[in-house]
Amino acid sequence: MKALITGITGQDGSYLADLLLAKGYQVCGMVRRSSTETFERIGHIRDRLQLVQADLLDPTSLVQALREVRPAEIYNLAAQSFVPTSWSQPVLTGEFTGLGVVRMLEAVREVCPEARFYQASSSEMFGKVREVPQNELTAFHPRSPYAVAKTFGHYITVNYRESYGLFAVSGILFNHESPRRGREFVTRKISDGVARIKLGLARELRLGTLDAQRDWGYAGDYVRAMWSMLQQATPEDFVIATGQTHSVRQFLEIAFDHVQLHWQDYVVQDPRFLRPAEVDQLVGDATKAREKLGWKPTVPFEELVRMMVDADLELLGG
Ligand code: NAP
Ligand code: G4F
Repeated sequence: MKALITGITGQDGSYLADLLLAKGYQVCGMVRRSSTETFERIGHIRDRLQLVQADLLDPTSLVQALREVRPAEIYNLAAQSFVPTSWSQPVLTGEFTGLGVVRMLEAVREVCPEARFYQASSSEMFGKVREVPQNELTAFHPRSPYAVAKTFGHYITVNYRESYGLFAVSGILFNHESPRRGREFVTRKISDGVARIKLGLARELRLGTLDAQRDWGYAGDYVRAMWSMLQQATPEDFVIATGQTHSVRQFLEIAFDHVQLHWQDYVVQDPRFLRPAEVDQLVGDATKAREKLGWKPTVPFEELVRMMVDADLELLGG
């Protein structure tokens, strides 16, 4: 089996590559040109991967990448994935995160319509939530340009499945984290900040709202669900979540407690990190995934927080 992963240099791409290699796949990663390599997360498997250069903005490059690789499975993980940047760069976010999906689907239709296609959709699409918890039938109310772009990506995937009979599925994944998470996301910002404070490398941690609640799981578990979705007899969309929600404040408490410090002594609330429109609370209902994919998360919230803090302490030499 041969798989193509777009976004292989990102958090999820690297865990998915680990998983597919362990399953005996030939794994190919799509990477974009950069003046300095961004292969930090795939350094440990670099020699086992085939890499092709292409960009979601350039349809010809996508067609060429598919012609070169001829994958049986395509995991479309590439995106501008940071919500705040979507307000400062809304057009670029729409291009990458929204239109990038239809560019990929058009390339699939042209080159390998028999391939199975996974689209990385997001719980951010639920935004100002219509019901609690959110499942596959919950209406969307996106609250950022990122979420609007993801909603387009979701529906265009459904549409290409219905219009052209592609095996195209959308995974609606709730937040998932790990030691490989980008440092700008709140969980990694906290684990990195706690480690720096503990080691005397920083004195404070500046954050936005502490009240927002997210359904946080472990990225290693979530890539298993992506793979399972492409092994089904029929293409269907799935919500992937733990079913539990916690606030940023709770994440802080556990992270600081783990190194015997009080978060109140170090955290400064900074209006620069507040968003024009916030998603207050997300919590997913992954019953369908449990029943049809046999999927369930394995890493509880407290363990995830401690895993991230420990990894950052180690990384910083603590
Ligand atoms: P990430 O760490 O930010 O990785 C994003 C990846 O996309 C990187 O490999 C990046 O490459 C690549 N990329 C960005 N723009 C590109 C372009 N124009 N052409 C080609 N590649 C491009 O994101 P992640 O956390 O792994 O998430 C993976 C996907 O799942 C994203 O689509 C995200 O929106 C979605 N998602 C994530 C979560 C979550 O909680 N993590 C939840 C729901 C959905 P560079 O290394 O070159 O920048
Ligand atoms: O970690 P975050 O930036 O993640 P967010 O916005 O929930 O988006 C992530 O999960 C989505 C799935 O639901 C993905 F689709 C998306 O690509 C991304 O991976 O923020 C989480 C919460 C927000 O409510 C934010 O306002 O934390 C709050 N927060 C408080 N202070 C902060 C900060 N977020 C960041 N990034 N930085 C802060 O200083």
